[in-house]
Order: sequence, then structure tokens, then C-alpha cells
Amino acid sequence: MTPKYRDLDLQLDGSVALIRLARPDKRNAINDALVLALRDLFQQLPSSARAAVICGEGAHFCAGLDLSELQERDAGQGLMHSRMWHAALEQVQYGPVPVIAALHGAVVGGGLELAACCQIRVADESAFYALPEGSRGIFVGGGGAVRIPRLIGVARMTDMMLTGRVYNAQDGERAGFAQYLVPAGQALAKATEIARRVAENAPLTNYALMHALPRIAEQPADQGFLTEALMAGIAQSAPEAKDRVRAFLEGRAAKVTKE
Ligand code: 1HE
Repeated sequence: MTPKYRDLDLQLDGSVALIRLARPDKRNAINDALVLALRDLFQQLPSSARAAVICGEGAHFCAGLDLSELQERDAGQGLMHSRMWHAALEQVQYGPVPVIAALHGAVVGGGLELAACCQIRVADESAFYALPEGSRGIFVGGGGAVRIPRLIGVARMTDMMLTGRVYNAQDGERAGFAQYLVPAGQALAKATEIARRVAENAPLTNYALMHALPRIAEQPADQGFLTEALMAGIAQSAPEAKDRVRAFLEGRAAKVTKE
């Protein structure tokens, strides 16, 4: 039986977990209950899942933080609220399986912060990206200050927050928000296709890509080379890696081909 969460729907399709933000009346705005549900869901993902897709119900992926909960918090409560988002989105980024975000409509504020912690982003032509925090008199608090510059650079993020600039889907793909751009209405299908492909990888390879690569990228080069070598040694020692290499050498595995 799959666990149940309020405003968050989980379905298993073979080895792919499909996770849907399900608050369409509020444009999937993320309130405290939903951020905690995200944390719990990723902590308790069924072990049969080898990849996940996250998408939003209705016309938008996610309108960000639920602004109706942004009451008079003092500085300490604001700090703890942001740390709660960090803890939840940490479970998404460094959870058990790679996560592919299927983006459409608004991908804004905390919704963009959620998208930014997924390993792959697929956007359709209706997607648009913004950080309205700047206009609301607040700051990002869901890890966006760390993750978004790694996608698009500090200068673009600063511009978005200072001026309220909105990126459309095409410009957003060029800027680095999404790795794939598809026609309107096709983001979920493409994300699911990618997730099925990712689910076939050796689990240790997926683990290395999720947990080692982003950390290696943050290390000084001499430490990064050593971490890479340790990860490479572990990955290649797995029986599954040996089987896959043997299959190629014996002509039983696909070659690399152009699209
Ligand atoms: C909301 C929210 C929300 C919609 N919190 N209730 N995020 C923002 O500043 C984005 C604010 N939202 C919007 O700009 C628009 O709603 C959208 C572009 C996303 C969608 O527009 P639209 O015309 O489809 O919907 P709508 O009519 O604006 O909204 C429908 C309902 O959802 C309406 O409630 P209703 O009771 O009047 O029907 C809206 O109030 C409600 N709604 N967005 C609460 N965000 C960890 S820190 C992160 C900090 C942030 O994310 S700040 C950025 C917040």
C-alpha cells in the first residue's frame, strides 16, 4: 500500500514514483503541511521506486510559498521556517532516487526552489519562471540562494529578484532552468519517459550522480579528484557494473548512437 499525504499524491508506475502536488485551487502553493508532506514522502518512498517524477495538478506547477501563512513571524521563527524548507528539499535532492520535475505554467518562488533541487527539469512551452520574493519584500528561503545560481548564475538571479523579471519557457531553457523543452502539455509524458530510462541505470551509478557529483563539484580540485576516484572504484566493483561491461564487450548491449 502506498502512503497517503494531504495535497500530495503518490502513484507507483512500475519502478517510477509519480508525485503530484495536488492543491490546484491554490495553484499548488506550498503551506507548512505540504512542505512536511514532501519531506515525509521522500523519506518513505517505496523501495521498488528507482526514479521519481514530480509534477503539479492544474494549470501551474507551483505558485511557491503559501503567502496566507506568512504571518507576523519573529526573526527566530522565520529562520526555523526556512530551515524546515531546507530539511524537506534536502530529502528531495539527496533522497533515495533521482527526481525529474515536469514543469508547466508558473514555476515561481518556492516552486522554483523545489524544481531546482530535482536532478532533471523538463519544461513545456507554457512554463514561466520568476522569483516574486523581491516584490513581496522577502527573500528566498527554500535553498534558492544556493541552488538557483548554480543553474542560471548569480547575475540572472539577482536581476530576477531586483526587477521581478519573468523568464518564458524558451528563454528559461537557454538560461539553464530546464534541460528539456517540449510542446505544451507534454512535460509529464517526457519526464516519465526519462524517469523510466533513469530507473534502468545501475543503482550505484544513480547514487554517485545524485550524492557524489554535486559535492565533488563544490570541492577544491585536489579533493574532488580523490572523491571521484573513490566513487569510481566503488561503482565499478559492483557485480552489475561488471555484467554491463561484459554485455557490451560481447556485443549484447547498445552502442552509443546519434539521436
Ligand atoms: C495563492 C498563491 C500563493 C495563488 N500563496 N495563495 N508566490 C507568489 O508570489 C506567486 C503568487 N501567485 C501568483 O502570482 C498567481 O497566483 C499565479 C501566477 C501563480 C497563478 O495565477 P492564476 O491567475 O492562475 O491564479 P490566481 O487567481 O492568482 O490564484 C488562484 C487562488 O490561489 C487564489 O485564491 P482564491 O481563494 O482567491 O481562489 C490565490 O490567492 C491563490 N494563490 N498563489 C497563497 N503563493 C521558502 S520561501 C519561498 C518564498 C516564496 O515562494 S514567495 C513567492 C510566493
